[in-house]
Amino acid sequence: MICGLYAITDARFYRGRTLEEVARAWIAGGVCCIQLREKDMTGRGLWEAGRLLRDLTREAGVLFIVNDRVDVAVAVDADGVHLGQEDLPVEAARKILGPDRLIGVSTHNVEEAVAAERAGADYIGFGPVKPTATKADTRPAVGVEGLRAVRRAVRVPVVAIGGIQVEDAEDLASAGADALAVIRGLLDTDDIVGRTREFVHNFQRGLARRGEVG
Ligand code: 3NM
Repeated sequence: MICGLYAITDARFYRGRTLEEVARAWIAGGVCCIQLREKDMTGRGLWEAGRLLRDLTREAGVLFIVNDRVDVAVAVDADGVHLGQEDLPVEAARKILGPDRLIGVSTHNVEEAVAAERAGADYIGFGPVKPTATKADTRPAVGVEGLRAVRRAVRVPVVAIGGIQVEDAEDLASAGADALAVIRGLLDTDDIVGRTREFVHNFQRGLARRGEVG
């Protein structure tokens, strides 16, 4: 299941490192999931990157999700797909993917989150929790309070996304995030393994706090 640190690829921020180096470092640092998200890649490029990530994640017992492209997800035997509000609806993707693969949906308010759950999403992305320049057309930030509201409104796992830094991980886990989806916070360092471990550590502290609060 989706839980913990959810790393998202973005080749714009690799600083000369290869996809394989980045993915191996994330896995060594303890991510639970890797999403292939490359908006400028061709179908062939996605398929090649997807096969590489599938091999690495399978060996490590890490989930592998493909962004947008249901066809690529099936072709590389990914664990699931992540859909935006303008992508195929969940019902259509489910017909192609079958009952077992995961379907995640990006949502930005309580209404979208509830609708995605009703449509059969296995988890929702929710954000941006903080402002981010990584994605051009993001909505206004929903903040920790927005996250709390959505956590109360749905039962499926909630994956917080958008501008998340290592210092935010504890508070977001404590506020109810089941996972944190991160791009730049997991790439803008020379020590990806160390940064990933720090994220996981802070996230787990937040989970423990959540347990205490009850
Ligand atoms: N989706 P970073 S924010 C891909 O709000 C994406 O749905 C968002 O990148 C949403 O961790 C975002 O570098 C970008 O801010 C996340």
